[in-house]
Amino acid sequence: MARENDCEIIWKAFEQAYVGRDPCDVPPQAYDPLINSVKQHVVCNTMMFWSKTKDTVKAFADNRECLVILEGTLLGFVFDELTWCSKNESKETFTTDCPSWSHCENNPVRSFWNRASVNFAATSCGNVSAMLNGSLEAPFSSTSVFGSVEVKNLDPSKVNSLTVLLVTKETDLTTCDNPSFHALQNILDTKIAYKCRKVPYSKVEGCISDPEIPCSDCL
Ligand code: AVW
Repeated sequence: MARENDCEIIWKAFEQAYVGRDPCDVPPQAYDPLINSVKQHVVCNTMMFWSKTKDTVKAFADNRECLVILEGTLLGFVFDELTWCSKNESKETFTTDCPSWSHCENNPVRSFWNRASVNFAATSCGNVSAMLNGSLEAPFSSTSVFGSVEVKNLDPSKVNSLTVLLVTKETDLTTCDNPSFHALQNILDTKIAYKCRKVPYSKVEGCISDPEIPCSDCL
């Protein structure tokens, strides 16, 4: 039986995106061959996006099949927390002294996450959710990857609804009426239903410490 994903092919596709290129001149499209080299089985109704809640979401999605985050897919898992770049006419990969996220737009790491996020959003289906941070004055940011890339790439012919799960601590004042969510609804395709719900942080914490608790009892 042919192997579903071939690591040699995936690795070559990864390297061709940035090796030998100026580290500020790697656009998201450079990763097209990498994205196309991976076959990922998608399960509708499980995709979860996030913004400013990375540690919580990662701990929560760990060991829970009912939830799939980008960092739990093959490419997201492999490249999570990594830094890489090359140089013009170099054959090497460096893991230090690479451009930071905002130093220049088309850096290898930022372009990878933008491209992978387009793909994750575009392949999503059914009812999807986004875990946002209720401890912030404005939990939704239109310049975040979630706000600038993922929301815009949800396919209205496949995605029925987007539910914001606002993770809130007892002393937090932010609610689903927060003005930043108007911006989110303005970007979201009108064919996709928008919902928002507060989720107590204590509940999420309890579910993180016990992966046996079913998703339906956590969110
Ligand atoms: P985030 P996103 N400067 O918590 O919505 C430095 O804001 O963007 O969530 N690093 C940055 C910056 C920045 N301006 N923006 C993003 N990052 C890096 C993929 C940084 O490593 C998943 F599917 C930070 O920890 C989520 O739904 C991380 O990106 C969505 O994108 C998250 O920033 C989360 O991206």
